[in-house]
Amino acid sequence: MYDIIGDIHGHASRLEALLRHMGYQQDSEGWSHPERQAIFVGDFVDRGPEQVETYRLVRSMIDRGAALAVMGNHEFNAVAFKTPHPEQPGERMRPHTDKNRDQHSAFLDQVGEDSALHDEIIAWCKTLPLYLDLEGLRVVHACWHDESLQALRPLLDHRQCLIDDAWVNAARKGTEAYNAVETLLKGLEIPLPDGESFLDKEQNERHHIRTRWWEQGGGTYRSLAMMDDAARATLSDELVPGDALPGYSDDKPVFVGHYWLRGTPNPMSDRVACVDYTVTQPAPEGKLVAYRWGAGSTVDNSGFVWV
Ligand SMILES: [Mn+2]
Repeated sequence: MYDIIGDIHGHASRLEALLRHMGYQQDSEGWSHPERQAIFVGDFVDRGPEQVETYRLVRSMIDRGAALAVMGNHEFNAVAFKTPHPEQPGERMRPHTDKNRDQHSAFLDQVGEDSALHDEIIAWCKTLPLYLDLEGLRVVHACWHDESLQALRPLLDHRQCLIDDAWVNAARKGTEAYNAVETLLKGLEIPLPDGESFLDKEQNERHHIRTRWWEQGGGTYRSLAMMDDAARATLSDELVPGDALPGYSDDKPVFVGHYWLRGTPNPMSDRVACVDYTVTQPAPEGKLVAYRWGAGSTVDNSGFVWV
């Protein structure tokens, strides 16, 4: 039925190899499968060498009905980086700081900043839904979170795309819309106990941790954080309050990307599978992964494929 494909980040050749491996075929209109549909979890742009090719390949599959897709945090940022701020003349919704420009520079170089192609890709990014809630499964870039979905409902059209008027608030730090989009596209963060913090990879002091949101409580800050083991060891082993994490036990499985996992693909739980295995790293450490879903409310490690 569906093949859920992980974050591509401009690695079109690796995507073609994975599609071929799964029995997809290429004709004059692009790639398709006689019986199955692909679902992309977002993060098509930034970092990799073939971002325009990735855009063209993915878009052609969606246009012919061979694929569906959701938005990743990199598409969200790309739209906000390009879109003029309606209330601040000369500014964009995502400020053009050195840091923001650096993160986006491979894309800007390959597409040509402010070219017609740039406009075309940004317009397309805005057509990506924030999530898919299909008959048998759900797909979102990082986190299925009912409260955030509820908060966003008035800001989405019938296809779960952010409406034009919602972008400025969704891109403004601190708003309810911003926090909800952050949760869906980057994962659920919770505050550490008062006075506690840790140092992230860039040595910034942080007071919130990204969580294993699908876990149903019972864990400690240390056990429920998503981070490398060195930083994890510095965290509190106090129990996380029972209502801090939503958990996930609905009948439909959820597929996500985003988390830069390494090693042999395995589900996060029997209901949640992540298909992001860090395509930006060379094989075999980094790989583009798919999950071949047929039916059923649970996932297991036999569904993963990669090349
Ligand atoms: Mn991401």
